[in-house]
Amino acid sequence: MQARVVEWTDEAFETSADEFLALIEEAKEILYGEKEARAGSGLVRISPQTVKKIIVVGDIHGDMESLVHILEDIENLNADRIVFLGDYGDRGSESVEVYYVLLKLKASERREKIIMLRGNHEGPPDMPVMPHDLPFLFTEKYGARGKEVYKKLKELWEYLPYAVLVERRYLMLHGGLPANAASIEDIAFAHESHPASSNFEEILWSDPVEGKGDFYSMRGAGRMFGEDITEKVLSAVGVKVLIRSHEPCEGVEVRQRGKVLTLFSRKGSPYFNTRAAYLILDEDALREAKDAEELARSAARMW
Ligand SMILES: [Mn+2]
Repeated sequence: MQARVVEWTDEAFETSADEFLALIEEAKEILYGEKEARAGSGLVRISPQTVKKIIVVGDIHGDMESLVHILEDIENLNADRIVFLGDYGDRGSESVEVYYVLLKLKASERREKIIMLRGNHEGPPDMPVMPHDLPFLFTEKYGARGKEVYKKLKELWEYLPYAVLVERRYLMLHGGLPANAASIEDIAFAHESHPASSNFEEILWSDPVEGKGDFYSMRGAGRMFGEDITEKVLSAVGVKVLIRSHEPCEGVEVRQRGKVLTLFSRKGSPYFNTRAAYLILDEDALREAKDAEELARSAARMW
């Protein structure tokens, strides 16, 4: 794959609007098929007995250098799944190019291994992010046709899953746990209950807070969820740790006494983190659930 990452990276800067549109269409067809196979669910289930290695990548936010670093780093690891936790565009100047490489990956022969989750920057039209640079970056690159490419990409977001359950081990999603989720189905079909229920919004937008309860978030969307909420929801879905992204940190951050791991996989402006990280869940980490402390120590690869 390494040679292809280099090839895709070069292509990413030169590709035409028509080629980009064709790539989005191709990836959308694949994602549509996968969603149908999940009976419309936004949850990807992984049985830990069927895999030996899962790579987890946090926010990329337009940082092509970090994306290429990760893809080259994991080239020879032969991972069974690569889970991206969302937030691909915005913030970084190479957001358009990051999308190109990720969609190439999703359209490649390794497509079954690639899981791209929805972040709040890939949310539904009624949950906009501010600032949202992506449409302007497309216009900058493709002029008037940039709008068309961006519109097509927005359509693709609707087909992305937004949670991964590694059964009896880990739950992965972009933001946080919905405070009122009582079962895995509340998470799997959160998009269908939106906006009557706030589950979907909380999955994409929420952040953990130390202590108990759930509170209003300064983000203006999602909520702050405490350790008691985490305990309740993780126990309802039968896993030990929540692996999520959404907040800048020095690569990894352990929250709520090891129940939550925050992962951040990009560097550079407008954030101030000096390190970024991705996770390698190997056979050991898949055989039995580790807590976030142990994952941060043994599974994180920093740069
Ligand atoms: Mn986010």
